[in-house]
Amino acid sequence: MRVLILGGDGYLGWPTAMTFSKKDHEVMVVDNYLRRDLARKHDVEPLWSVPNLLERVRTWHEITGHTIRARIGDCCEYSFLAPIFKEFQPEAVIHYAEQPSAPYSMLNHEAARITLNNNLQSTMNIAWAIHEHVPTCHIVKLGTMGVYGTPNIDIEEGWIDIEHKGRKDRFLFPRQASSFYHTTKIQDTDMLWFYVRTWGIRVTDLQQGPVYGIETDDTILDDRLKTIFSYDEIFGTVLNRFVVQAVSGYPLTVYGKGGQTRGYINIKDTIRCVELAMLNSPKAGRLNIFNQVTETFSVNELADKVARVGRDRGHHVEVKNIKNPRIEKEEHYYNPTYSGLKELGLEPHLLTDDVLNSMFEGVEKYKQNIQQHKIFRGVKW
Ligand code: USQ
Repeated sequence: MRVLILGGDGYLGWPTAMTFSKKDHEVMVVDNYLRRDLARKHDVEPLWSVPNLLERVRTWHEITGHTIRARIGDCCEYSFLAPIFKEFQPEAVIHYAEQPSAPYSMLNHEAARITLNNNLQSTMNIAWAIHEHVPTCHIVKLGTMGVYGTPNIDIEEGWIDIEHKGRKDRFLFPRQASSFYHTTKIQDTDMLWFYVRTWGIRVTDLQQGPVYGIETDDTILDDRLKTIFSYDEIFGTVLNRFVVQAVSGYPLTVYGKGGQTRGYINIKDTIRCVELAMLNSPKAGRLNIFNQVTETFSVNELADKVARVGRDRGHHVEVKNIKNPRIEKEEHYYNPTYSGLKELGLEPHLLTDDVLNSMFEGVEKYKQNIQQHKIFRGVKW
Protein backbone atom coordinates (compact mmCIF):
# COMPACT_ATOMS: atom_id res chain seq x y z
CA MET A 1 0.00 0.00 0.00
CA ARG A 2 0.99 3.64 -0.36
CA VAL A 3 1.12 4.85 3.25
CA LEU A 4 1.60 8.39 4.45
CA ILE A 5 2.83 8.60 8.06
CA LEU A 6 2.28 12.03 9.60
CA GLY A 7 4.40 12.55 12.70
CA GLY A 8 6.96 10.14 11.27
CA ASP A 9 9.80 11.47 13.44
CA GLY A 10 8.14 10.54 16.74
CA TYR A 11 8.44 7.74 19.31
CA LEU A 12 5.83 5.69 17.41
CA GLY A 13 6.01 7.25 13.95
CA TRP A 14 9.60 6.30 13.14
CA PRO A 15 9.36 2.59 14.12
CA THR A 16 6.02 2.37 12.27
CA ALA A 17 7.66 3.75 9.13
CA MET A 18 10.50 1.20 9.29
CA THR A 19 8.15 -1.75 9.87
CA PHE A 20 5.88 -0.79 7.00
CA SER A 21 8.80 -0.07 4.68
CA LYS A 22 10.33 -3.47 5.45
CA LYS A 23 7.00 -5.07 4.54
CA ASP A 24 7.25 -3.44 1.10
CA HIS A 25 4.67 -0.76 1.61
CA GLU A 26 5.50 2.48 -0.17
CA VAL A 27 6.08 4.82 2.77
CA MET A 28 6.33 8.59 3.02
CA VAL A 29 6.97 10.27 6.40
CA VAL A 30 6.16 13.86 7.27
CA ASP A 31 7.17 15.81 10.36
CA ASN A 32 7.86 19.40 11.41
CA TYR A 33 9.97 18.48 14.50
CA LEU A 34 7.43 20.08 16.85
CA ARG A 35 8.10 17.54 19.59
CA ARG A 36 11.89 17.92 19.28
CA ASP A 37 11.53 21.70 19.42
CA LEU A 38 9.26 21.63 22.46
CA ALA A 39 11.57 19.22 24.27
CA ARG A 40 14.56 21.50 23.60
CA LYS A 41 12.65 24.59 24.65
CA HIS A 42 11.58 23.03 27.96
CA ASP A 43 14.92 21.30 28.67
CA VAL A 44 13.42 17.80 28.49
CA GLU A 45 15.31 16.10 25.67
CA PRO A 46 15.13 12.29 25.41
CA LEU A 47 17.62 9.88 27.01
CA TRP A 48 19.66 9.67 23.81
CA SER A 49 19.72 11.98 20.83
CA VAL A 50 18.63 10.66 17.45
CA PRO A 51 19.64 11.89 13.99
CA ASN A 52 17.21 14.08 12.11
CA LEU A 53 14.53 12.45 9.97
CA LEU A 54 16.37 12.90 6.67
CA GLU A 55 19.47 11.25 8.09
CA ARG A 56 17.41 8.39 9.53
CA VAL A 57 15.83 7.74 6.16
CA ARG A 58 19.29 7.64 4.53
CA THR A 59 20.56 5.23 7.20
CA TRP A 60 17.50 3.01 6.68
CA HIS A 61 18.25 2.83 2.97
CA GLU A 62 21.95 2.14 3.58
CA ILE A 63 21.21 -0.73 5.98
CA THR A 64 18.16 -2.39 4.40
CA GLY A 65 18.02 -1.15 0.81
CA HIS A 66 14.44 0.04 1.43
CA THR A 67 13.35 3.57 0.62
CA ILE A 68 11.27 5.83 2.84
CA ARG A 69 10.45 9.22 1.40
CA ALA A 70 10.51 12.15 3.85
CA ARG A 71 9.13 15.67 3.86
CA ILE A 72 9.77 18.23 6.56
CA GLY A 73 6.84 20.56 7.11
CA ASP A 74 3.77 21.39 9.13
CA CYS A 75 0.51 19.46 8.68
CA CYS A 76 -1.32 22.56 9.95
CA GLU A 77 -0.29 24.35 6.72
CA TYR A 78 -2.83 23.21 4.15
CA SER A 79 -0.70 24.58 1.30
CA PHE A 80 2.06 22.17 2.40
CA LEU A 81 -0.12 19.14 3.18
CA ALA A 82 -2.70 19.07 0.39
CA PRO A 83 -0.17 18.74 -2.49
CA ILE A 84 1.39 15.75 -0.72
CA PHE A 85 -1.97 13.96 -0.78
CA LYS A 86 -2.54 15.05 -4.37
CA GLU A 87 0.83 13.78 -5.61
CA PHE A 88 1.43 10.73 -3.41
CA GLN A 89 -2.21 9.48 -3.55
CA PRO A 90 -1.95 7.51 -0.30
CA GLU A 91 -4.24 4.56 0.27
CA ALA A 92 -3.83 5.01 4.02
CA VAL A 93 -2.66 7.87 6.21
CA ILE A 94 -1.41 7.21 9.74
CA HIS A 95 -2.07 10.33 11.78
CA TYR A 96 0.42 10.69 14.64
CA ALA A 97 1.02 14.38 13.96
CA GLU A 98 -0.29 15.69 17.27
CA GLN A 99 1.12 17.25 20.41
CA PRO A 100 1.05 14.04 22.53
CA SER A 101 1.57 15.16 26.11
CA ALA A 102 -1.10 15.72 28.76
CA PRO A 103 1.23 17.62 31.15
CA TYR A 104 2.48 19.84 28.30
CA SER A 105 -1.09 20.84 27.48
CA MET A 106 -1.57 21.96 31.10
CA LEU A 107 1.68 23.93 31.34
CA ASN A 108 0.40 27.40 30.46
CA HIS A 109 -1.82 29.25 27.99
CA GLU A 110 0.73 29.09 25.18
CA ALA A 111 1.08 25.31 25.54
CA ALA A 112 -2.69 24.86 25.58
CA ARG A 113 -2.97 27.00 22.44
CA ILE A 114 -0.28 25.03 20.62
CA THR A 115 -1.98 21.77 21.60
CA LEU A 116 -5.41 22.91 20.46
CA ASN A 117 -4.25 24.48 17.20
CA ASN A 118 -1.89 21.70 16.25
CA ASN A 119 -4.12 18.75 17.05
CA LEU A 120 -7.38 20.04 15.59
CA GLN A 121 -5.94 21.90 12.61
CA SER A 122 -3.86 18.93 11.48
CA THR A 123 -6.87 16.61 11.75
CA MET A 124 -9.11 18.98 9.83
CA ASN A 125 -6.50 19.45 7.10
CA ILE A 126 -6.18 15.70 6.64
CA ALA A 127 -9.95 15.31 6.27
CA TRP A 128 -10.03 18.10 3.67
CA ALA A 129 -7.02 16.82 1.74
CA ILE A 130 -8.69 13.42 1.49
CA HIS A 131 -12.02 14.89 0.53
CA GLU A 132 -10.42 16.98 -2.22
CA HIS A 133 -7.67 14.73 -3.54
CA VAL A 134 -8.03 11.06 -2.58
CA PRO A 135 -11.49 10.29 -1.18
CA THR A 136 -10.93 6.55 -0.74
CA CYS A 137 -7.86 7.02 1.50
CA HIS A 138 -8.30 5.46 4.95
CA ILE A 139 -7.37 7.64 7.95
CA VAL A 140 -5.87 5.68 10.85
CA LYS A 141 -5.76 8.18 13.67
CA LEU A 142 -4.01 7.68 16.98
CA GLY A 143 -6.45 8.52 19.74
CA THR A 144 -6.23 7.79 23.43
CA MET A 145 -7.97 5.72 26.10
CA GLY A 146 -7.90 8.91 28.14
CA VAL A 147 -10.89 10.19 26.18
CA TYR A 148 -13.13 7.91 28.25
CA GLY A 149 -11.77 9.01 31.63
CA THR A 150 -12.51 6.59 34.46
CA PRO A 151 -16.29 6.06 34.43
CA ASN A 152 -18.00 3.86 36.97
CA ILE A 153 -19.29 1.56 34.19
CA ASP A 154 -17.51 -0.77 31.75
CA ILE A 155 -15.83 1.09 28.85
CA GLU A 156 -16.97 -0.16 25.45
CA GLU A 157 -14.96 -0.08 22.24
CA GLY A 158 -15.97 3.37 21.07
CA TRP A 159 -19.73 2.96 20.83
CA ILE A 160 -22.67 2.37 23.16
CA ASP A 161 -26.27 1.36 22.49
CA ILE A 162 -28.67 3.48 24.48
CA GLU A 163 -32.33 2.87 25.14
CA HIS A 164 -34.15 6.02 26.17
CA LYS A 165 -37.90 6.34 26.76
CA GLY A 166 -38.56 3.18 24.80
CA ARG A 167 -36.40 4.05 21.76
CA LYS A 168 -32.88 2.82 20.92
CA ASP A 169 -29.87 4.31 19.10
CA ARG A 170 -26.08 3.90 18.91
CA PHE A 171 -23.77 6.72 20.03
CA LEU A 172 -20.12 7.39 20.69
CA PHE A 173 -19.33 6.11 24.19
CA PRO A 174 -19.43 9.05 26.66
CA ARG A 175 -16.10 10.85 26.85
CA GLN A 176 -14.82 12.89 29.81
CA ALA A 177 -11.08 13.43 29.62
CA SER A 178 -8.86 14.57 32.45
CA SER A 179 -6.42 16.81 30.57
CA PHE A 180 -6.68 19.41 27.85
CA TYR A 181 -4.58 17.23 25.52
CA HIS A 182 -7.00 14.33 25.99
CA THR A 183 -9.90 16.71 25.35
CA THR A 184 -8.44 17.62 21.93
CA LYS A 185 -8.52 13.90 21.12
CA ILE A 186 -12.26 13.86 21.91
CA GLN A 187 -12.69 16.81 19.59
CA ASP A 188 -10.71 15.00 16.87
CA THR A 189 -13.05 12.04 17.06
CA ASP A 190 -16.12 14.26 16.94
CA MET A 191 -14.72 16.13 13.94
CA LEU A 192 -13.85 12.98 12.03
CA TRP A 193 -17.19 11.36 12.88
CA PHE A 194 -18.87 14.44 11.38
CA TYR A 195 -16.83 14.14 8.15
CA VAL A 196 -17.44 10.38 8.02
CA ARG A 197 -21.21 10.96 8.20
CA THR A 198 -21.16 13.91 5.85
CA TRP A 199 -18.58 13.02 3.20
CA GLY A 200 -18.45 9.25 3.51
CA ILE A 201 -14.71 9.09 4.28
CA ARG A 202 -13.17 6.04 6.05
CA VAL A 203 -11.64 6.43 9.50
CA THR A 204 -10.24 4.16 12.20
CA ASP A 205 -9.70 5.77 15.59
CA LEU A 206 -7.27 3.87 17.83
CA GLN A 207 -7.84 4.68 21.50
CA GLN A 208 -4.43 3.83 22.88
CA GLY A 209 -3.23 3.60 26.49
CA PRO A 210 0.21 4.69 27.72
CA VAL A 211 2.95 2.98 25.67
CA TYR A 212 6.17 1.52 27.06
CA GLY A 213 9.29 0.04 25.53
CA ILE A 214 12.48 0.91 23.74
CA GLU A 215 12.95 -1.49 20.90
CA THR A 216 11.27 -2.94 17.85
CA ASP A 217 12.75 -5.45 15.41
CA ASP A 218 14.04 -2.53 13.29
CA THR A 219 15.32 -0.07 15.90
CA ILE A 220 17.87 -2.70 17.00
CA LEU A 221 19.44 -2.96 13.55
CA ASP A 222 21.68 0.06 14.14
CA ASP A 223 22.01 2.66 16.92
CA ARG A 224 21.21 5.37 14.39
CA LEU A 225 17.76 3.80 13.88
CA LYS A 226 16.74 3.99 17.55
CA THR A 227 13.49 5.71 18.38
CA ILE A 228 13.40 8.55 20.90
CA PHE A 229 12.93 7.60 24.54
CA SER A 230 11.62 10.23 26.97
CA TYR A 231 11.78 9.92 30.75
CA ASP A 232 10.89 13.44 31.77
CA GLU A 233 7.64 14.49 33.37
CA ILE A 234 6.28 16.11 30.21
CA PHE A 235 6.92 13.63 27.41
CA GLY A 236 7.78 10.41 29.29
CA THR A 237 5.07 7.84 29.98
CA VAL A 238 4.91 6.32 33.42
CA LEU A 239 6.56 2.91 32.95
CA ASN A 240 9.44 4.27 30.85
CA ARG A 241 9.93 6.90 33.55
CA PHE A 242 9.95 4.36 36.37
CA VAL A 243 12.68 2.27 34.71
CA VAL A 244 14.90 5.34 34.29
CA GLN A 245 14.19 6.43 37.86
CA ALA A 246 15.13 2.96 39.14
CA VAL A 247 18.41 2.98 37.20
CA SER A 248 19.36 6.45 38.42
CA GLY A 249 18.49 5.91 42.10
CA TYR A 250 15.60 8.41 42.00
CA PRO A 251 12.60 7.27 44.13
CA LEU A 252 9.78 6.11 41.83
CA THR A 253 7.30 8.97 41.52
CA VAL A 254 3.92 7.40 42.32
CA TYR A 255 1.37 10.21 42.11
CA GLY A 256 -1.06 10.29 45.04
CA LYS A 257 -2.42 6.95 46.23
CA GLY A 258 -1.26 5.16 43.06
CA GLY A 259 -4.58 3.40 42.44
CA GLN A 260 -4.92 5.13 39.03
CA THR A 261 -5.51 2.24 36.62
CA ARG A 262 -4.89 2.44 32.88
CA GLY A 263 -4.58 0.07 29.94
CA TYR A 264 -0.95 -0.28 28.82
CA ILE A 265 0.68 -1.45 25.59
CA ASN A 266 4.17 -2.44 24.40
CA ILE A 267 5.54 -0.29 21.55
CA LYS A 268 5.83 -3.46 19.40
CA ASP A 269 2.10 -4.02 19.78
CA THR A 270 1.32 -0.40 18.93
CA ILE A 271 2.88 -0.88 15.53
CA ARG A 272 1.13 -4.18 14.93
CA CYS A 273 -2.22 -2.63 15.93
CA VAL A 274 -1.73 0.27 13.53
CA GLU A 275 -0.86 -2.21 10.78
CA LEU A 276 -3.93 -4.38 11.51
CA ALA A 277 -6.15 -1.30 11.53
CA MET A 278 -4.66 -0.13 8.24
CA LEU A 279 -5.17 -3.51 6.57
CA ASN A 280 -8.80 -3.67 7.71
CA SER A 281 -10.19 -0.46 6.31
CA PRO A 282 -13.81 0.30 7.14
CA LYS A 283 -16.27 0.77 4.31
CA ALA A 284 -16.86 4.31 3.06
CA GLY A 285 -18.89 6.27 5.60
CA ARG A 286 -17.84 4.20 8.62
CA LEU A 287 -15.85 5.09 11.72
CA ASN A 288 -14.15 2.09 13.35
CA ILE A 289 -12.93 2.53 16.92
CA PHE A 290 -10.62 0.11 18.73
CA ASN A 291 -9.29 0.28 22.28
CA GLN A 292 -5.55 -0.21 21.80
CA VAL A 293 -4.31 -1.73 25.06
CA THR A 294 -3.28 -5.23 26.07
CA GLU A 295 -3.56 -5.30 29.90
CA THR A 296 -4.41 -2.97 32.78
CA PHE A 297 -2.32 -1.99 35.79
CA SER A 298 -2.51 0.51 38.61
CA VAL A 299 0.46 2.83 39.12
CA ASN A 300 1.23 0.92 42.34
CA GLU A 301 1.37 -2.37 40.44
CA LEU A 302 3.79 -0.89 37.90
CA ALA A 303 5.98 0.55 40.65
CA ASP A 304 6.07 -2.83 42.45
CA LYS A 305 7.12 -4.65 39.27
CA VAL A 306 9.84 -2.12 38.42
CA ALA A 307 11.11 -2.09 42.02
CA ARG A 308 11.30 -5.89 42.19
CA VAL A 309 13.07 -6.33 38.84
CA GLY A 310 15.32 -3.32 39.50
CA ARG A 311 16.41 -4.67 42.91
CA ASP A 312 17.11 -8.10 41.37
CA ARG A 313 19.47 -6.29 38.98
CA GLY A 314 21.28 -4.67 41.88
CA HIS A 315 19.70 -1.21 41.78
CA HIS A 316 18.70 0.55 44.97
CA VAL A 317 15.01 1.25 44.22
CA GLU A 318 12.71 3.23 46.49
CA VAL A 319 9.04 3.95 45.81
CA LYS A 320 7.63 7.25 46.99
CA ASN A 321 4.02 8.46 46.97
CA ILE A 322 4.14 12.16 46.14
CA LYS A 323 1.30 14.69 46.09
CA ASN A 324 -0.53 14.19 42.81
CA PRO A 325 0.07 17.17 40.51
CA ARG A 326 -2.92 16.07 38.39
CA ILE A 327 -6.67 16.18 39.01
CA GLU A 328 -7.64 12.54 38.55
CA LYS A 329 -9.31 9.76 40.54
CA GLU A 330 -6.77 7.78 42.56
CA GLU A 331 -9.14 4.90 43.41
CA HIS A 332 -11.74 3.95 40.85
CA TYR A 333 -13.50 1.27 38.83
CA TYR A 334 -11.80 0.49 35.48
CA ASN A 335 -12.95 -2.19 33.08
CA PRO A 336 -12.34 -1.41 29.41
CA THR A 337 -13.17 -3.77 26.55
CA TYR A 338 -10.23 -4.40 24.19
CA SER A 339 -11.03 -7.38 22.02
CA GLY A 340 -11.32 -5.84 18.53
CA LEU A 341 -7.64 -5.76 17.65
CA LYS A 342 -7.08 -9.27 19.00
CA GLU A 343 -9.92 -10.45 16.78
CA LEU A 344 -8.02 -8.91 13.84
CA GLY A 345 -4.90 -10.92 14.79
CA LEU A 346 -2.97 -9.06 17.50
CA GLU A 347 -0.84 -11.37 19.63
CA PRO A 348 0.10 -9.19 22.60
CA HIS A 349 3.58 -8.85 24.09
CA LEU A 350 2.67 -8.65 27.78
CA LEU A 351 4.66 -6.97 30.53
CA THR A 352 6.75 -9.92 31.72
CA ASP A 353 9.93 -9.77 33.79
CA ASP A 354 11.87 -10.52 30.58
CA VAL A 355 10.39 -7.43 28.94
CA LEU A 356 11.21 -5.32 31.99
CA ASN A 357 14.74 -6.73 32.11
CA SER A 358 15.31 -5.79 28.48
CA MET A 359 14.05 -2.27 29.20
CA PHE A 360 16.49 -2.04 32.10
CA GLU A 361 19.32 -3.21 29.85
CA GLY A 362 18.42 -0.57 27.28
CA VAL A 363 18.40 2.21 29.88
CA GLU A 364 21.46 1.07 31.85
CA LYS A 365 23.64 1.58 28.75
CA TYR A 366 22.68 5.27 28.82
CA LYS A 367 22.76 5.76 32.59
CA GLN A 368 25.35 8.52 32.23
CA ASN A 369 22.84 10.56 30.17
CA ILE A 370 20.12 10.63 32.87
CA GLN A 371 19.59 14.14 34.18
CA GLN A 372 17.62 13.96 37.40
CA HIS A 373 16.34 17.54 37.18
CA LYS A 374 14.27 16.44 34.16
CA ILE A 375 12.38 13.79 36.12
CA PHE A 376 9.95 15.88 38.15
CA ARG A 377 9.01 19.53 38.10
CA GLY A 378 5.34 19.30 39.15
CA VAL A 379 3.29 20.58 36.20
CA LYS A 380 0.02 21.18 38.02
CA TRP A 381 -3.49 20.79 36.67
N1 USQ B 1 1.83 8.79 36.84
C1 USQ B 1 2.45 8.62 38.07
N2 USQ B 1 3.76 8.99 38.17
C2 USQ B 1 4.46 9.48 37.13
C3 USQ B 1 3.84 9.65 35.88
C4 USQ B 1 2.52 9.29 35.76
O1 USQ B 1 1.84 8.16 39.04
O2 USQ B 1 5.65 9.79 37.31
C5 USQ B 1 0.43 8.38 36.66
C6 USQ B 1 -0.45 9.48 36.12
O3 USQ B 1 -0.93 10.31 37.14
C7 USQ B 1 -1.53 8.68 35.39
C8 USQ B 1 -0.80 7.43 34.91
O4 USQ B 1 0.39 7.35 35.69
O5 USQ B 1 -2.53 8.29 36.30
C9 USQ B 1 -0.43 7.46 33.43
O6 USQ B 1 0.31 8.63 33.20
P1 USQ B 1 1.25 8.82 31.91
O7 USQ B 1 2.03 10.07 32.12
O8 USQ B 1 1.99 7.57 31.61
O9 USQ B 1 0.18 8.93 30.75
P2 USQ B 1 -0.75 10.15 30.28
O10 USQ B 1 -0.34 11.46 30.78
O11 USQ B 1 -2.17 9.75 30.53
O12 USQ B 1 -0.50 10.17 28.71
C10 USQ B 1 0.14 9.11 28.02
C11 USQ B 1 0.67 9.64 26.69
C12 USQ B 1 -0.49 10.12 25.83
C13 USQ B 1 -1.50 9.00 25.70
C14 USQ B 1 -1.94 8.49 27.06
C15 USQ B 1 -2.82 7.30 27.01
O13 USQ B 1 1.59 10.69 26.90
O14 USQ B 1 -0.02 10.51 24.57
O15 USQ B 1 -2.62 9.46 25.00
O16 USQ B 1 -0.77 8.08 27.79
S1 USQ B 1 -4.01 7.29 28.30
O17 USQ B 1 -3.35 7.55 29.57
O18 USQ B 1 -4.69 6.01 28.32
O19 USQ B 1 -4.93 8.37 28.02
